[in-house]
Amino acid sequence: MIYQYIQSLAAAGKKMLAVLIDPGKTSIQHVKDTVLQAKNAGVDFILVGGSLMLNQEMDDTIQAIKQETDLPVLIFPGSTIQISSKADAILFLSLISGRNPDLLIGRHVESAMLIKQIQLEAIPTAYILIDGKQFTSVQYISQTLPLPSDKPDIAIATAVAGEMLGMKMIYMDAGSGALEPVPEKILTSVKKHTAIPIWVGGGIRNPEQAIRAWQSGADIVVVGNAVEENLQLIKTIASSR
Ligand code: 1GP
Repeated sequence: MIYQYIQSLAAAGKKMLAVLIDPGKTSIQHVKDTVLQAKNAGVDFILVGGSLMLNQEMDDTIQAIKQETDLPVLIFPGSTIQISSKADAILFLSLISGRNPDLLIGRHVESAMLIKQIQLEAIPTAYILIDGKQFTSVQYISQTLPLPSDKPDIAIATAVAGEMLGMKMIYMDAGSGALEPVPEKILTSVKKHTAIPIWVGGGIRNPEQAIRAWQSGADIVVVGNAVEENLQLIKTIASSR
């Protein structure tokens, strides 16, 4: 089970790194090159997903990834068509920073039976958008407002509510290409009040930002855009741990 694996590494204090691949933005060859770099650098997880992406792209991409590595592949879904039996697990996201009922329960009802049928491990995840000083695709697509980046109390209350609702992980996201990643103060505050693994992503572009995120309490740092532009960065960030 992927969740138990994540939980045990988080409990051991491992600084985990995940590379996010958005198949809508890249070629299969580039996916393979990315995965090879990730594997050699000791990355822990490959995430696959994006705001605009087709089902076939998801299947083809995961298949290509699996040809190169046995690293766990997790779906980070941008929509209900981003589901594939080829993945190892899916982050079953509830967008709890927003008030769009469709992203709190609607899409879950639509996709639950398919996920069950293909026996894909679904990990209930409290998905919290934090203002990254940039209007991001996820804000537009979800039609929700992110949490203010200077209000840790709201982030704490939101994360604690997610944990109380039974969610098993927290994903704090400044959004792909954010100008500012999730601030340290938000991460330290949420870490202090919750006990489940914390993912953080959005706008992390260098080892210093990744180190700050790990030191502030993130268990898993996610990097997408920056490594898409520069594959060498995977190794630089991974070896900074
Ligand atoms: C976006 O957290 C991810 O949802 C990753 O963001 O592409 O900016 O690294 P970046």
